[in-house]
Amino acid sequence: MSIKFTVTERDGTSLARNGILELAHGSMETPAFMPVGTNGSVKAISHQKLEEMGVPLILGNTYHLYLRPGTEVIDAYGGLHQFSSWKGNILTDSGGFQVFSLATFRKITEEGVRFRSHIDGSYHELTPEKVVGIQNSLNSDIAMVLDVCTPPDIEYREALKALEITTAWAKRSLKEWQLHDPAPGRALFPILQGNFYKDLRQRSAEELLPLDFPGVAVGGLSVGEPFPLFLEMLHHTGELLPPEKPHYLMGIGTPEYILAAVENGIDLFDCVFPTRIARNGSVFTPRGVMALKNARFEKDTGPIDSECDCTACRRYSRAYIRHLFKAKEILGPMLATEHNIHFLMRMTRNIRTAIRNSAFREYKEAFLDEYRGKHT
Ligand code: PRF
Ligand code: ZN
Repeated sequence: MSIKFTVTERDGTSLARNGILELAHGSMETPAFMPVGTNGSVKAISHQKLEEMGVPLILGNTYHLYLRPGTEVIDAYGGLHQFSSWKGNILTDSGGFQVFSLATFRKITEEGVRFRSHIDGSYHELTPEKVVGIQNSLNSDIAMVLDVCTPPDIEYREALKALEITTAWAKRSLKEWQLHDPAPGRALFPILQGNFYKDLRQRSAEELLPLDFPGVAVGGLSVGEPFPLFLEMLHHTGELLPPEKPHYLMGIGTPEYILAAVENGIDLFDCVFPTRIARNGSVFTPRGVMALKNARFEKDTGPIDSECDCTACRRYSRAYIRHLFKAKEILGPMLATEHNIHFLMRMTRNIRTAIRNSAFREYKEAFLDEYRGKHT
């Protein structure tokens, strides 16, 4: 068995569950949020702070790390953990999604995807086998297969083609993975696609789940569709997932999306949003997102969030942090980033407690009432 996942508690009234995921760099409780560390660094925060906050798993990007610094540099260190000195777990995304969102040119064939680097315009090709090889160099604890993620509003034919390629690539990825005898505690996950067609989502599950990967990811959601459509597809997909394996919903991380994910049986999620809005001066609070640059915080002596015990909230006022942003001081994004990650760590901890008490729905309703009720 490559990794171990144990469901420890189930919420009586929804698919929400608590679990323990044991990976090569430590075990962790789920549901869990993974901060995004695209280049082997979560932007504007040190590894030490993340460790102090108890972040057990961060996400890196194969696409970025392959282009820069390249696998030769990472190989010289024996992996991304040693290169970056991150002691916890690392999940690496396969690059499929990043090629679609970042590359200046891309062409998908059955063989793989050709694209131009967003950094220097150079041409590259990624194949499912090569992507497994890069992630073996990175030595990530959870690696992802190369997939084809499609935007909303495409035609059925196109969605079907993307699905067929994704399945074929998952099979090739698994073969390559098994060829190299991965160390215990490491795993490769497939990615369910199927766009916004329920029968294709079902088909993706029917094709990928029998391959018996140790976990499964849901891709192709939260790609610009309206929230109700996201919910509908998530609910449909959530019921198809094998209950004994870890479920990862790719690219979601706002409180509303996290609550919907957990309710539908998701154990892991990641998103750039919390850290990205932080660098722009926006912070999560129990009463919604607060834009610190707003003039009304000019002389506000209170903390961002009086219930939060992160460094930013324990030590600094809204007025001071607002001033840092206005003066373009680097400490501003650093404090806001720490706060937003801390907020989600606390929220996921509270979610796990609610599930333990079979009270997830009550927790969710109470959270959302306050979060949506009054935007400060
Ligand atoms: N595939 C991959 N990475 C992703 C996605 C996907 O569909 C998404 C979609 N929300 C985010 N990141 N490989
Ligand atoms: Zn805080």
